[in-house]
Amino acid sequence: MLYPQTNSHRQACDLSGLWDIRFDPADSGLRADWQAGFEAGRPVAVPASWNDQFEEGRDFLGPAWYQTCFSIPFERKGKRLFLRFGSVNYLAEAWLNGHSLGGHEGGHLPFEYEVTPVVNLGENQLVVRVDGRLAGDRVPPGGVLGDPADFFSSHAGNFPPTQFDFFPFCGIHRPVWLYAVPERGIRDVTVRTEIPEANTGRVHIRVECHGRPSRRLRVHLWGHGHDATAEAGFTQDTAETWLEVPQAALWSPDHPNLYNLETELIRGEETTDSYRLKVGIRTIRVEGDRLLLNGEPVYLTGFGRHEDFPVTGRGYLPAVMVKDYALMRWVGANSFRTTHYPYSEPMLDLADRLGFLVIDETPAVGLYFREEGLEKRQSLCHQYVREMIDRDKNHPSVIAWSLANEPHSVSPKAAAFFEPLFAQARELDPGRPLTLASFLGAEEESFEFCDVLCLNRYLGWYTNCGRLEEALPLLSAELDGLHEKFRKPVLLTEFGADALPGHHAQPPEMFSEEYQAEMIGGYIELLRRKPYVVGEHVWNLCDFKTAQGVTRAGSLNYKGVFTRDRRPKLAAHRLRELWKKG
Ligand code: BDP
Repeated sequence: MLYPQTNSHRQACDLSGLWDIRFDPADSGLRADWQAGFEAGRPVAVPASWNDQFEEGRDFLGPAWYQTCFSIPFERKGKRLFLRFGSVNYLAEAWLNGHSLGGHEGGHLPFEYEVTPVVNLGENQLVVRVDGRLAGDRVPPGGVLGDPADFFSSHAGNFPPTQFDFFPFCGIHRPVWLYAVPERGIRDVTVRTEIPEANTGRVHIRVECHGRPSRRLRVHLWGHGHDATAEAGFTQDTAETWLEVPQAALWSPDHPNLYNLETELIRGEETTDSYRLKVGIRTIRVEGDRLLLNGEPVYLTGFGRHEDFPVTGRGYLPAVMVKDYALMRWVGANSFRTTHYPYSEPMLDLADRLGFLVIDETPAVGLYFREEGLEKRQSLCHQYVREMIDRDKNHPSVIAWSLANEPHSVSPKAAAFFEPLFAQARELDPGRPLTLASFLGAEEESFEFCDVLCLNRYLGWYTNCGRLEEALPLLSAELDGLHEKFRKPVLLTEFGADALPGHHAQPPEMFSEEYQAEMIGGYIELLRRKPYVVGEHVWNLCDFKTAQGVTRAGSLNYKGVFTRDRRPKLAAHRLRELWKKG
């Protein structure tokens, strides 16, 4: 799904700003016809989570109703108009001028509605109902009662009752766009790159249109001293072509070289639509125990993180996004995983531009395999894989897809759940490695489907408390066993310790900045001795908000090496020493 763009054929208008909101705790809005517009709304910022904007909003998970008005700021003749939502957590249902547009399930991924037939020339009223309540048949799941025999018991008693370790922020989290495209304009562009021989890049381009265009496709690729065009005809609504780039300036973290690609629909000499993308020429694959970027081994240093900031919650905040890249660069990171959901689209644009390697993860965190709701959870996971790959497939920065975080795969049903999911991802994108992050280690049956084994480990924290000297040999033996069993590269996708900023101890003890720094340093030193380890992702870049629970002082997870307001702890300095010297 393309990001909206403005050029001489397309127009896009961001509807962000102050909207109206009304909470609906009795769930009576539908019966009271709020979809046609409601009274007694109060101002709310969009995009942002609603939870920290209002005192009684913090633990309220919905339903809530949003509304705004707009008129169309551009010529609409010959155009198709769409409303596109970047992320609404969790259920969304929208109406324009009282007409139902449809619904969408799942946060963090975009969805859109064509509104051409229902849009007014004058003022338009958009109403959105948002429901972020936790339920066992949603993904991520919540509100599931603890079973003393499984891991959920450690989350039982959380408030709100999440089955995952971050606050269940709700609302319209990313910009809502009104955009117009030519009637038979470009609907999708897919770019794939290869390096068939040293220094030569090949860029494959596939363009799909709205309807069947009686025209041709022209593609133009330029940058780094190269400038070339190619044309192709359409079969049905699709056209494909490719361009060769001799002496290609390849994309990598050290040299995030990007080319400009313009795709155009041509009728005679006239251009009827165009769309621009940045293209990075690179390959990524797993060979033996190595992860190869452009044929060369690459080692990942970086983090798991969250889209999380005071007051705005999980809302899109460009300044914090830019700051986070600055912090990651300062500390010497070259990569991150989008724990535990796909991040905003501009975040990936910046990764392309700044040269960060991204493991893009679906919102499938905390999956469990009890029968109730299983079919629904499975179909949602398939939907997320489709939506994520569709959205992010053209980013050179995205080097792998992660299909889940810490599924409770002890169940024999887990492998049957994951096998078709991995098959779907491979079919949609044969070019990128696949993975999931597991806390089970060698017991994770679904590692069989992965190209890289992502392991989350907290020895010295949740177990072997305060005893790093015990924890590290256990980790060492476990890693060797895991590699021995699967013979695939291993990435430690989570490790770390909570540190209360300003809390110090000598000798180091749990919750002190010293212990966090020592634990992270100890893990890294060990990982560097394992030839099959392809990277280290510390949990977490920054402290972040969680549900209330006995293990989360002040409803914060303090495993950040930076505080929630982005100040370094001792561990950030330690990482900088380790990562900057390589
Ligand atoms: C891991 C989860 C992550 C948690 C982390 C922790 O993947 O979401 O925040 O543990 O406990 O199990 O800090």
